[in-house]
Amino acid sequence: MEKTWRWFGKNDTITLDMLRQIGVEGIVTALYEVPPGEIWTYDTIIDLKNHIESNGLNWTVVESLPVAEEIKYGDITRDQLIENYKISIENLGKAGIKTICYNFMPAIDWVRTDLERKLQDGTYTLYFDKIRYAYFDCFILNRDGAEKDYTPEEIEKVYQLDKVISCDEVDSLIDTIIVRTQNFIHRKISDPNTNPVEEFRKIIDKYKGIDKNKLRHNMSYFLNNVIPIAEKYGVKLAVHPDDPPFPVFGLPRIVSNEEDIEFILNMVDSKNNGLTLCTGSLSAGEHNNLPDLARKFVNHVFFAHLRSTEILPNGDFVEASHLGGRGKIIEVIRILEKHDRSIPLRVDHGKLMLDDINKKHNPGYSFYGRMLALGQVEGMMAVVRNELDNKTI
Ligand code: DNO
Repeated sequence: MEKTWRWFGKNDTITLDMLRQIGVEGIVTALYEVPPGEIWTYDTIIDLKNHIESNGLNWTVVESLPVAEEIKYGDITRDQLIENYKISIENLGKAGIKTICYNFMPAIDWVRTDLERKLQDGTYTLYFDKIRYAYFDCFILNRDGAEKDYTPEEIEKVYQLDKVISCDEVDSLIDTIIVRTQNFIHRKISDPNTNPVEEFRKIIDKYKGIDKNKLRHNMSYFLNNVIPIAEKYGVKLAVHPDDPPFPVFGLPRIVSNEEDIEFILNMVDSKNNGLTLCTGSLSAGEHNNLPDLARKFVNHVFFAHLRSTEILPNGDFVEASHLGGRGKIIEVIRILEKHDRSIPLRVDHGKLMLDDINKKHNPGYSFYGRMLALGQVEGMMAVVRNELDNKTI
């Protein structure tokens, strides 16, 4: 498998030179300056591709080519936006970038309540606290009927939290859930003059009446339109699972488990319709067993995100070491390597540590933590390759 790294473009303080030095082979990036829904022009793609190549690396994967919200909730403008998406696929294909990671999560991408949870060893990790998440939903977002989504015990804890939570903590929760986690990916709520909660409510409102079936229908409409172009230009579309893999804020999520993935692969039967196997996102759901999913969908895994999580008894989850947790990364590598040694993989989210602690990195994407994880993943790959090579002797 090809070792890739998520790089945030020419302004990323982690330079391509640093990445070459630590053994990265391919780059995962996007045209971050182009708003969702707009066309990625051939010239802009080539410009970035040449820049990456002149630094001795390849642009292997696009993550993400964002699917506009209007396509997800099925607005009347969706046909035009889908046309734009098709042109972007064509331009990427012509430029030789053949793997596109995208997601179909309505309104909000990944959800965490704490981006700097201190661990005993002095490093920091990402964390999802069920009660703080529920507090945001019931007390900050004030979503109609939100309380119905939680158990009476959870609601009781939410009310307890309300008595003690400080204004700073509330601000930080808002910033974490809907600003910092989202903006570096899609720049959804990036205008500092707006009230982020109001903006987020407006996006959620667009999904009134969109249940799981309707969202699936809209995804099928999208895929049936774009996959033929992907086929024509030899581009593989790899849907990223929901993070976390369950409904949030009353919004449906449709890429959360085995049945969902199978359903999507059946929406369009094509060698170009596939999956980003994100062991981190999927492992945050009790219902998912990563080696089983890898085995079942191996022919459609076009890209792997390697990280792991641990689910706690109270429903919280935390990012685990890449060597442990529910992600079962070594077993997943074993399955993927047995099948095909050429797909790209990247380590996902690393701990915040060492010299990075006071630097401004995108949450989850600091340097040393990911470098450590990459070393661990390389070790696992070496073990697996050794096993496979010995078997063939
Ligand atoms: C978070 C990421 C996701 C992912 C997108 C792909 O760290 O894994 O935001 O990039 O969902 O479309």
